[in-house]
Amino acid sequence: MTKKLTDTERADALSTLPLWSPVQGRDAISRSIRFKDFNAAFGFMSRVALMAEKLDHHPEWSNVYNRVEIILSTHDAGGLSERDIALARFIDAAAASA
Ligand code: HBI
Repeated sequence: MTKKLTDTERADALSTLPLWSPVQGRDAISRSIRFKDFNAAFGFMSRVALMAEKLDHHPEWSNVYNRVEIILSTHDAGGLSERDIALARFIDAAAASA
C-alpha cells in the first residue's frame, strides 16, 4: 500500500516541481503542456505510457491536438505519493526533449 505524502513532504516535493500546480479540492498535481503539433504530443504520450506501465503508476490525462493535460495522484493512497513525484519528474524530462 503506497503511503500519502505528509504536508511537509508534499511542500518539499512541489518546490522542486515548479511546472506543476496543486489541483483544487484534490490531493493531486496538474500540468498542461503544449507541443508543436499532434505528432509531438502523441509521441510524448507514448513515452509516458510505456514508463507508466513500467512503474505501474498511471496518469489521468487528456489530449486535444497539440495539448496534453495531466493530473497525477495515487488512487491506492487517496492522494499524492512518491510515485506521483517520480512520474512527474519523468514527464518533465520527456516534455523537455519532445
Ligand atoms: N496509478 N495513479 C495511479 N494510482 C494507483 O493507485 C495505481 C495506478 N496504477 C496501477 C495501480 N495503482 C495498481 O497498483 C493497482 O491498480 C493494483
